[in-house]
Amino acid sequence: MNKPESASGVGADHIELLQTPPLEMDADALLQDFTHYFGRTLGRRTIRKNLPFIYQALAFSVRDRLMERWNKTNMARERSDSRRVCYLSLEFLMGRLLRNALLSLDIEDSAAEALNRLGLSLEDAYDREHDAGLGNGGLGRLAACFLDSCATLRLPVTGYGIRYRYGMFHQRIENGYQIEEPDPWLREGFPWEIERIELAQRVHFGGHSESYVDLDGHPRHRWVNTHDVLAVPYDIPIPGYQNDIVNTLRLWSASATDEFDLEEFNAGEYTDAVAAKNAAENITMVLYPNAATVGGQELRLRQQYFLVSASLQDMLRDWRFRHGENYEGLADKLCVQLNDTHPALAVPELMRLLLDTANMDWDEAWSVTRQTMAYTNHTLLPEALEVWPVSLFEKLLPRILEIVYEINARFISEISDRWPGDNERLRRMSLISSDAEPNVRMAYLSIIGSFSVNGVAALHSQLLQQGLFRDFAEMWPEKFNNKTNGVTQRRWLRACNPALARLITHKIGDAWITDLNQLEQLAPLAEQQDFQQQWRGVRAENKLRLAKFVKSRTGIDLDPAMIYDVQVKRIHEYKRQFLNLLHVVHLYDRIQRGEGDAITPRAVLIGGKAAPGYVMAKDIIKAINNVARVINADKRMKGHLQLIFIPDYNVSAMELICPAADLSEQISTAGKEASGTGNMKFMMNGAVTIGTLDGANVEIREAVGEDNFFLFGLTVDQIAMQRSHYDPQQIIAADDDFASVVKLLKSGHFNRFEPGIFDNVLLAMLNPHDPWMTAADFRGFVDAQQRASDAYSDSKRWTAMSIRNSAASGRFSTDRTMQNYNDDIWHLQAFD
Ligand code: 26Q
Repeated sequence: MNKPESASGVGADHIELLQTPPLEMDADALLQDFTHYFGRTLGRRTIRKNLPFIYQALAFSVRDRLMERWNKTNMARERSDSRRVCYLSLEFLMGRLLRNALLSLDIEDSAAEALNRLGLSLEDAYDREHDAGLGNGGLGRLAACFLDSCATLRLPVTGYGIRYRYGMFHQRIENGYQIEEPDPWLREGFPWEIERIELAQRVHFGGHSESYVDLDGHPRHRWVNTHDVLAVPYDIPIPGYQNDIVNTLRLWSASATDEFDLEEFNAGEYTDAVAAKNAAENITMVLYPNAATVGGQELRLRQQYFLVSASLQDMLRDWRFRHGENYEGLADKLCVQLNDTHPALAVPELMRLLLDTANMDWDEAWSVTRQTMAYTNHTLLPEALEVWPVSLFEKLLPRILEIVYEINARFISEISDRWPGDNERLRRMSLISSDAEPNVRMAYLSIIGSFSVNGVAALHSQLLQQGLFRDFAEMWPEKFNNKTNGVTQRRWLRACNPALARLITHKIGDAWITDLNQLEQLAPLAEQQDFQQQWRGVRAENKLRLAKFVKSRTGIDLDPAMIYDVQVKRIHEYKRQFLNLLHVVHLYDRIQRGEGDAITPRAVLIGGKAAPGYVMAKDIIKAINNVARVINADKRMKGHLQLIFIPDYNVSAMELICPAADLSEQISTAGKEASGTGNMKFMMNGAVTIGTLDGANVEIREAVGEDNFFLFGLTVDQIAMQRSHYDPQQIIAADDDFASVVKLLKSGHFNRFEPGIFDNVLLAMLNPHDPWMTAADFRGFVDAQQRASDAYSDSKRWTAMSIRNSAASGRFSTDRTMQNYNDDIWHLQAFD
C-alpha cells in the first residue's frame, strides 16, 4: 500500500528538523554569511570584482533568509487547506532577482554596507546577475509582475512554467542587421532555484489509446506504449514586499527516465542509450520566440503538453495528500489560470487524469474541469490564434486527441440543440477547423473548457466579445470579463528609479509601494516650483545614467538636453516602429532644409527584438539602423536630432530606460495591441504618452486627462470604415511632408551601397491592403509630435505633465489587477 504523500513529497512519517533561531538581518550577519559562502561553498580565496562570485555569495546569503519565510508560508498553506490558484504559463520573464529580494526583505542597506566593508559595491553585484529571460515580452513579464503582486497581497498563487536551458535569444546588431545569439543564462549557475527531485513527474508521449472494461464493468481507456519523459521541478522563491510571505514559481526541466536507459542498454547499445537521452531533454532546451503567425513546430507542442501534464499531476498529488482519491470537490480548492492558449492542453489533460487515472465518469470530470479552468486572452490578431494540426496530435498525444474529439462532439450537440439547423454556426464554432489539413483551435478549447474568459484591457475585452469570440460571447455572456493589465511598482518604480522613489516618499510617505493610488497625492504638487525642480533634477540624473548605458552598448554619445523619445517593445508591423521612423526622417528632412532651430532637440531611441523568422520585422530593424547611421554622422543634425537603436532590449535594459524617458511611444494601429504594459512603466516614471486609442492607452488617457496625453490616429471604427477605400499613394501625394519623406527613403540616401533594402517595408506601406494602415496615421502622428515638442520646450508645463502622469498611474499596478482577478475569478482568502 502506498503511504499518503504530502505536498512536500515527504511521507507521514517525516521528521521535522529542529527550528534554528531566525537569521539576523544586519550587515554583520550578512557579511559573515557572505564570507562563508564565498570561501567555503564557492571555494574562492581572493576577491576579483569582475567575477560572478561576489554576486553568488550574496545571493546565497539572501536566499537563506528567504528560505525561512518560504517554509513558513508553505506550512501555513498546508495547515489551512485554503483554496489556491496555479498560474500556468509557458513564459515567466523574471529578469534579475537579487535587488528585488533585498528590497522585499528590507535589507538593501545592510547588504550595501556589508559589501562596502570589503571595498565592494552592491551595484557591481547587481550587474553580475544574468536576466532570467524566460519569456518573449509583455505576456511573460505580466506573469512575473502577477507573481510579485500576489505574494505582496498574501494570495496563495503558485506559478508553473518551464525551466528553459536557453532563454530569449540575445540580439547583436551587425551592419544594421539583427543577429541572434543563444542565451545560456544558467551557465554560471542560478542561485535562486531549489531542485526538488523527489517531486518529479512522468509525462507520456506517443503510443496509442486502448479501450478496455474495468472490474466493475465500466468502459475505460488507457494510453499505452508511450515514450515517457521525466519532469523535474525547480522551485524559485517569490517574496512579497516586506510581509514575510514567500510564494513559489515551479519550473519543470525535462530529463530521461530510467527505463529509457535500460531498454537500450539491454540491446547492448550503451553509448547510443546515453546519447538518446538528448531527445527527452531537448523538450526544455529553448524558449520559442513568437513569430508573426503561430503553429507548426512539434517541439513547441511537446513543451506545452509537458508543462501542463507535469503541473496538473503535481496539483492532483497535492489534492490527494489532503483529500484522498475523491476529486469531486477539486474546483472548490483549485483554480488554474491559463496565460493565453499556450497551456490550453490543461483542459483535455485534466479530463484524462480524472477519467483514466481517477476513474470518474465523463459528466462529473467535465463539470470539475470547467469549474477549475480560467482563460486569459492576449491578442486580437486572428493570425496569432494558436492552432495545431490534428495529425500532429494523433502522433504525439493520441489519448488527448480522443478527449478533444469527445469534448467537441458534445459541444456541437449543445449548439445544435440551441440553434437547430444553423450549420454555418457549427462550422464556425467547431473545435476542429474544416481546413484541408484540419486543425485543433486552441482558443476555442480554452473557452469551452473554462468558467471565465478575460481580455487584458477594457477595449480589448470589448472587441473580443464583438469580434473574434462573438459566437461564444453570445452563447455564454456570463463567462466574459475584462481584467486590465498592470505592472508592479516595486520593480518598475521603487527598484528601477531609486531617486524618484526617494523624492516621492519624501513628499507623501512610502505607502505607495503597496498602495499605488497614494501617488494621487502628487497631483496637487504638479505646479509647485520647488517640487518641479527636484522632479527635473531626478529625471536629469536618470537621463545621464541612460546615456552612459547607451554609450557602453553603442559607442554613441546621447545628448541629455534633448527630449528622450522612446519606443521599446518587440518589433512587429502592428506596433508600427516604421511610423516612428517616418517621423524621424521627416525631422531630418526639415533640419536639412534649415529648420533646425525651430525644432525641439530630440533623441529618438528604439529597441526591441524581431522573431528570427519574421523577415519584415528584421527589415524594419535594418532600416532604422541605416537611417540612424546617416543622421548621427551628419554634422547638421548635431544638437538637433539623434536616432539610436538600442541592441538586446530586455528587462534589465527597461529598468534603465523607463526612468529616463520623456516621451513614451504607444503608436499601434487601433484595435491591434491587446493592452501594452510598457506604456504603464513609462507613465509611472513620469513619461508622457504619445499614442493611439488602442489597448490600455485608452484607460491611461482617461486616468491622466486628455491634456496630459498626446493623442493621434484613427480609432477602431474609423479604421474599419476607411479600409475598403484606403489609398496610401493618394495620402502621400496630398501631403508634401510625407511625399518628401517617401522620396528620401526611395532615393538611396540612406542605403547608398545597399540598393533595394527598403523595398519590402516601403511596398508594405504603399499597399492599399496594408493591414496596419501606417500611411493613414502619418499626418496625425507628425502633428501630435509637434504638440509634444512645443510642450517640452516649456519646461514648467512639461514637468507638470510628467508629475501628473506619475500621479495618475495608480490604477496600473498589478496589485489592482490581482485584486480584480481575485474578486471576480479566484475568490482566494489571503494568508493571515
Ligand atoms: C505561440 C506559439 C508558438 C510559439 C510562440 C508563441 C507565442 C509566444 C509568446 C505567442 C505569443 C506570445 C506573446 C504574446 C504577448 O506578449 N502578448 C502581449 O501580452 C501583453 C500582456 O497581456 C499585452 O500587453 C500585449 O498587448 C500583448 O501583445
